[in-house]
Amino acid sequence: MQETFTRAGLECDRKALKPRILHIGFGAFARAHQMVYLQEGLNKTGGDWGVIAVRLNSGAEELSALDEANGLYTVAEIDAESVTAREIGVVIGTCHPKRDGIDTLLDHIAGDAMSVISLTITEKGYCCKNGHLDLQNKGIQADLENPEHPTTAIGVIVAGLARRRERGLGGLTVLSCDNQPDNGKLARAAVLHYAHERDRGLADWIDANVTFPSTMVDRVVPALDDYGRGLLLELNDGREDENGIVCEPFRQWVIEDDFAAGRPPYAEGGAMLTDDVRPYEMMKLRMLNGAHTFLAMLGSLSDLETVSDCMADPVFRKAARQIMLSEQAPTLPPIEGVSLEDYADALTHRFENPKLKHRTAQIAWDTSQKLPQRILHGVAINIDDARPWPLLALTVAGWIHFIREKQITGEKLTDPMAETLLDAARTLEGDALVDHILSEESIFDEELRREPAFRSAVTGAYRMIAEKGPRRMVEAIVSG
Ligand code: CS2
Repeated sequence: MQETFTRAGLECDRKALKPRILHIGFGAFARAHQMVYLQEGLNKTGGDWGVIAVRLNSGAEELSALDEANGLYTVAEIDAESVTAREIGVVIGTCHPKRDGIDTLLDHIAGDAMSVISLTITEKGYCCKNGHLDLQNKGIQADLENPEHPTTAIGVIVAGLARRRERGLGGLTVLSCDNQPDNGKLARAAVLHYAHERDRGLADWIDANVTFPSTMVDRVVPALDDYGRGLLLELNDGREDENGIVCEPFRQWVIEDDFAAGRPPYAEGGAMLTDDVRPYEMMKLRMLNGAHTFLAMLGSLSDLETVSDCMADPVFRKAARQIMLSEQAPTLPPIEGVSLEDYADALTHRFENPKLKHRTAQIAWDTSQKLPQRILHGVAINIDDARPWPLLALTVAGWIHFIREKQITGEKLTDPMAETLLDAARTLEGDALVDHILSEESIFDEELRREPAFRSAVTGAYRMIAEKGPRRMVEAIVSG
């Protein structure tokens, strides 16, 4: 066992909890992030903020296991020096539309006490393209045809809100917790546009009664592996904990203070409330997630399995810091009291965590949805400021190699655009493939698509990876 071990038990009255928060996307991240803040807040101040845990696609079995465990599970926070086992008991019920029926879910949203719908539905869950609801999205089209039986999160939220309005209930807060810039605004745009397609009066009601604060969320929570499962078994004296999860000790949550129907004790649990989340979001998306996506692409191509493996390689470690400090930090607005050097040091330490097996292949999921906010926004600013950005170019080029490799090996490419991307890699190669992919409108905005400096840098980087190999390219850049 580790050097220091702490056990943090429940210190709140669970019987007081009511269904006030409905969390859609109750996966590993939600369990280890939003629920921990809430538990900590309740431990400090008490209150009635209970959670209904919802999943819309996979995961019905985990929810049933959580019911069997009476809503209790353990979060193990671990690094080289310590392990803390935190008991979480905020969940008072679970719901999966395929298990319980869609009406049950909508009734939860239209419950008297319901005050917050929080979301961890990943980038693609917003069904948006270039910041707007994508009316070509198959899920959205199906939901608009059959609005009482929605399958997308956006369709579910609007159907639930419609039910609240019919019942004469008040509005609530939709709290987006996904890694996107202005995630609240994006959620709002998607919900209002969809509602407008259904019924103008409903859209107006939502506009007047529902708030959509933006948030910046941060905690590294890798998919559970055998080591983690073993650790949880040990912490739970041999008892299975299907919803238990292992993560890093660090956590951060910055929330725009705009709640429509009361605020859960998130601040008491350690979250920071602010008027403007944007600078924090940009810092985290570009420096942390941008470096992650770089490591996911170039690390995977170089057979480095985890983020900590990358950090143990001096070339990749230097590259991660270079991308943070030389290619991303200069593109960010200053935040009072925050030093980007210190932030990069802290990220380096977190990435080195030897106890977490955060797989580069996992971070590589859905890269088409991640590139704009993590990589391309920084690229555009660097081009404007005439600042070099070789590692960002390498990331985009590495991604195209990554797609090509999947096409050749036949391994799965986990990405909502997989079909389109693999088709391109099947029929094109070299510069033609790069050119085709860089023309993809939903990823690269018009300005970048028309920018010759962008195309030539990515094409050059793509050729060099093919010629020298990915690791030697990274090495050439960091030692150059
Ligand atoms: C990662 C994030 O999988 C990914 O794309 O970059 O999940 C990352 O670990 C979190 O955003 C950290 O807060």
